[in-house]
Order: sequence, then structure tokens, then C-alpha cells
Amino acid sequence: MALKSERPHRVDVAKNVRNFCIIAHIDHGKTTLSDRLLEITRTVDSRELEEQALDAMDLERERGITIRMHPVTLEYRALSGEAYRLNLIDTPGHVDFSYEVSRSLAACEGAVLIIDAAQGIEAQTLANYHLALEHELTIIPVINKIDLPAADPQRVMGEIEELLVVEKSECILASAKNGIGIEEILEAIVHRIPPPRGHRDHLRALVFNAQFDPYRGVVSYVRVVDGRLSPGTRFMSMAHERVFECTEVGIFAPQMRTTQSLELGDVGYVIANIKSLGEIDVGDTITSATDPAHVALPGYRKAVPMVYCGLYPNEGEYDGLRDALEKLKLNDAALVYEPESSVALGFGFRCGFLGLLHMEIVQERLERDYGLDLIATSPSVVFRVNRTDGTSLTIDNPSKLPASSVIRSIEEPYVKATIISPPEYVGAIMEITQSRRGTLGNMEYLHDGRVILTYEMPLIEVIVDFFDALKSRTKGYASLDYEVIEYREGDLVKLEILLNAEPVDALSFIVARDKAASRGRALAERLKELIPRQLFEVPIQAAIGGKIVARETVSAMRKNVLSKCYGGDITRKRKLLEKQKAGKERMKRVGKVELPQEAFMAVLRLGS
Ligand SMILES: Nc1nc2c(ncn2[C@@H]2O[C@H](COP(=O)(O)OP(=O)(O)OP(=O)(O)O)[C@@H](O)[C@H]2O)c(=O)[nH]1
Ligand SMILES: [Mg+2]
Repeated sequence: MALKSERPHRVDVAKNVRNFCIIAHIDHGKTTLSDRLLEITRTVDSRELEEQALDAMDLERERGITIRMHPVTLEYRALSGEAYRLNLIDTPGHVDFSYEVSRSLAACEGAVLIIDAAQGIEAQTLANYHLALEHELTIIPVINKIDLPAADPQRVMGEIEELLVVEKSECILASAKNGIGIEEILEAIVHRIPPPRGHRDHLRALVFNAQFDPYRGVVSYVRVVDGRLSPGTRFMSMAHERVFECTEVGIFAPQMRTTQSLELGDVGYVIANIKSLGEIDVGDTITSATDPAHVALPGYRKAVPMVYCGLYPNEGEYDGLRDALEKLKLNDAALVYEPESSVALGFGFRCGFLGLLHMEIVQERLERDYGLDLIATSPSVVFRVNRTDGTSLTIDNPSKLPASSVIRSIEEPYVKATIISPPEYVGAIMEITQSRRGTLGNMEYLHDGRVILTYEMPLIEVIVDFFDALKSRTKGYASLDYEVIEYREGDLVKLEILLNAEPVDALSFIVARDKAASRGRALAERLKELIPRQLFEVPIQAAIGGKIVARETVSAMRKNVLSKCYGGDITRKRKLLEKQKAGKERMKRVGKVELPQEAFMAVLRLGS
């Protein structure tokens, strides 16, 4: 065997363990299939099983989407009579969270790839499939939702054969909702996915995720690759060369459940009095402190935030926001933040996110879990500015753009976008991608007539309302996936918005020169609708390099809400006043003008 010549030790096999994750495009039924697997293996009593049981976060349940990866251990007695331990990881399907998917894949030997029988292969199906191939995983294709009237498994099998290196005969037909095909999936997991292999000595475990628990410190999610871990084991983080003593190990069932040890091939958690995530990293390798391994496991690239915005609290809540960000960061390594100040909004933080959904979710958690009231400024990407003196700088905030006289060039991130759509919408897609500086790379027709289009386009154009425009112009049929490929030079300018003749830094953004004027006009019009009438007239101007390109005016009005309540109904009066006050809370005073939150996001919705 090849492995033998490289390593002196005997290769061991954890014969009755299987590690796999469930991957798919968003909403194709990963978490619902996990429910069925929890149920059939009696990991959770079926009377207690809630729908989408693994989506434990309140935000996940409300939105019906998975945000985090969720590992769980199942005990399965196969038809052969043999008992297996299956470690499953449910993953998110949304493009913002593909980092969770790739981390999960690294802990597994196999992946169950779900494809919706009515929708077929979508953009994230392909993206996640390729991720699984990169990790050399065994793939089990499952065609789900065959109960739907619109299901067409034959067509989907055709697509699978066309686009993936998978035979029709490997596909399993299932309905996660109605419990069809579940046993077949379990048998395929046991028979097709290889058991974990490794060495019984020289502990090496991959930290594929970590959570911070205020009482117990860092809970590391690990996959044991070699050796074993048990309470009392003194282990070392290879990235930080710090030694800890393990106090508890266990599995997710789906709640944390203590076990005596984690053996070769196992997936579970480790607790060891680790006080902060700076002492151990996601992607780190844990090894024995007394008998360390020489080579760390491959680990991960760091998650790079793509989208930045400013978050500004109400007066007096700055410290509260800093504490809240600090706490959120403990469980969300992809979130970055640093203090910034804005002439218009005062003191706040510049925060970096994986994408717009991530941004929305973080803001919602800050407001809800920490009782903060925030204004988010319009999102930006990270630009590279090359100055005339030969130096360059990166900026994630348009207001930091140096004067145009010292700029030699500006570079911006480009993405490769993959769009899958029925053919009748190709015209519309070309229109919206062209208007967003996209260039068509490839166009391929599928068996069923659908088209796969690949584009290269600036990330900022994707963020600014592209997805919404795509969904509305294709009646929701097109799916989109994208990844950043490189920085390219662009002819870019800063568009500034002035209220009452004062530039508002939090409303400025960077845009392609040839579109700046029309964007400026559209934004001024939109702001006119959004800014409530004030006691005085508010001129809105859009300017490029000091030149005004658009002007609108919000006319003055004195609004006496109480004039509606004739008669002496004092409770009604109070209610109205309170309502008005609640409405005000989402306003931010900028100079003399009150601005609603929507004004800062207006740039995102210009197309629609
Ligand atoms: N008819 C039918 N609906 C299903 C089936 N499986 C899942 N669904 C529904 O599809 C929707 C999405 O299911 P989820 O399990 O949340 O999908 P997911 O892949 O986990 O979604 P993300 O985690 O957000 O990517 C839910 O409304 C489910 O009830 C099925 O077999 N048949
Ligand atoms: Mg899910």
C-alpha cells in the first residue's frame, strides 16, 4: 500500500464508523433529511422531534434556513445486522456560508448530495459538488422531494449524468418529508462510503469548528484522524504550540453528550479550559503533548470577509455594541470589526461579512440578542487604490478614498458567477448582467433545455441588488453562485450625497464612472421618497468629484399627528405619540436631518 511506504506505522481502520455531510443547493431538503435520519435511528424520540430539528438557532428556525453546520452522531444497525456509528454534518446551502461547507467536508469521507426532484441541479449544487470532489469524498446522490407533483426524477437523473461524474444507477430516490428512501440512503452510507483510516498512536485531530461557552470556555469540534483523546490527555494546539489538559470529550446527540473517549475516526467535541478562541483556531490540529505528531493536518484558509459596512449605535450605546460584537465574534470567526467614526453618524464600527445575508443576520442578532438599535451604512467591497507616488492602500469604506488627484488607479474584486436558468430568461439575464459590467464567459445548454451561464463581473455589482434583480426578472427560476477570482482595475469614482449641502460620508459609494450619473439620479430620487418631510426644506444632491449630477428636494411640512384625534381621547393620543416615537427610533439625526435606516440601504435597491 502506498501509505505504508510513507509512514512507519500500521494503518488502522475504524471499521464501523462512517463520517459524512449532507450538501445541496439551498432548500433542497438537507435538514429535513437529517430529521428523518435522527428519527429512524432513534437518536431523537419521534414524539419529541421538531421539524428541522438541527436548525437549533432561533434565527435559523424563523427563516427556515441553516446558517451553521450541525454535527450529530447516529447509531445505526444495518440490514446486515452490523452496528455502525454514523457521524453526520448538516450544512447550510446559502452561498454566504459555503465556508461552513468546506470545513465540514474536511471532517468526512463521504457526502450525501441532495438534489430537488422538481428543480434539478442548481448553482450551489454544482459548487458544493465540486468542493466535495476537491476533498476526494465519496458522493451519494439523492434525488429528494419525489412526492411533489412537479417532481421529475428521470429528468434530474439525466442532468446528473450530464453535469456530474455520477451514474444514474447511483442515484437514490427519496422524499425526506414522507420518509421514502431513507433506509436505502443509510445502507448506501454504510456500503459506499469508506471507513476512516489512520494510526492508533500519535494523536492528530482536526478542529473543524469551535464555539465559545461562557461557563466552559472553548468547545472545539474535532475529527480524530489518528490516535485517541480522553479526559486527562495533555494535548497541544499545533498552530499555537500551547498545551492543554482535556477535561471532557463527547459527541453531539444532537445535544452534547459526554463519552469516555474519542477514538480514531470519531467526530465529537473537546473541552479543556481554553479561555479564548485565540488559543486554538478553527483549522488547527490537536496533537499529543507527550508524543506529538510531526506534521499538522492541512487545515483551512481563513475566511475572508467580502462585504463591509459601518454599524452605528444610538448615543450612549457604543460600549454596548463593542461588547456585543466581541461576544458574537467568539462564535463567528468570519466576522471582523474595528472602530470607525463618521462625520454624519458619530462613533461606530466598520464590520466585515461573508455576504449580505451574513450581514443581515449579524445585524439582527445584535439588535435582538443585545437590545441595540443600529444604523447600518450601505455595504462596500474592499478596493485597492494605487497612488501616483507608487504606494497603494486598501479601503473598505468609500469615504476613505483619497482625492482623485493622487489616485493612479483603483482595483476592485471580480467574481466568477454561475447562473442556471430556464432558456426563456436568457435575454433578461444578459440584460441585467451587461448593465452590471458582466462579461459572458461560457454558455451551455442542458438536456432539459436549461442553460448554465458563467460570467465574470465586479463583486460590488453582485452585492448591489443583482440577486434581487435576477430573481425578479426570472420569476425566481434562476439560481446564482459566485466566487471571488481576482482584483482588476476599474474606471471607478466616488459618488457623494449631500443633504442640506453637507456631504454625508455614510451615504457615499464607489461606482463605475459611466454609471455614476444615472446611479446618482436614481439614488437622489429614491432618497426623496425615503426621507420624511421635516420642518424645513431638505435639498438632496448627488455629486461626482465636486460636480453636482442630480438634485431633488424634500419639501417642508409641519406634521401634527394629533390633529387627527379630535375629541379628548387621551389614550388614543398617547398611543399615537408612542407609535410616532417607535418610528423615530430607527431614525438617525444627520446634521439637522432625520434619516431612516432605509436611506442607507437605498443604494442596494436602485434596480428594483
Ligand atoms: N414536498 C417535500 N418537501 C420537502 C421535502 N424535503 C424537504 N422539503 C421542504 O423543503 C423546504 C426546505 O427544507 P430544508 O430541509 O430546510 O432544506 P435545507 O436544504 O436544509 O435548506 P438550507 O439549510 O437553508 O440550505 C422545507 O419547507 C421542507 O419542508 C420532501 O421530500 N418533499
Ligand atoms: Mg438546512
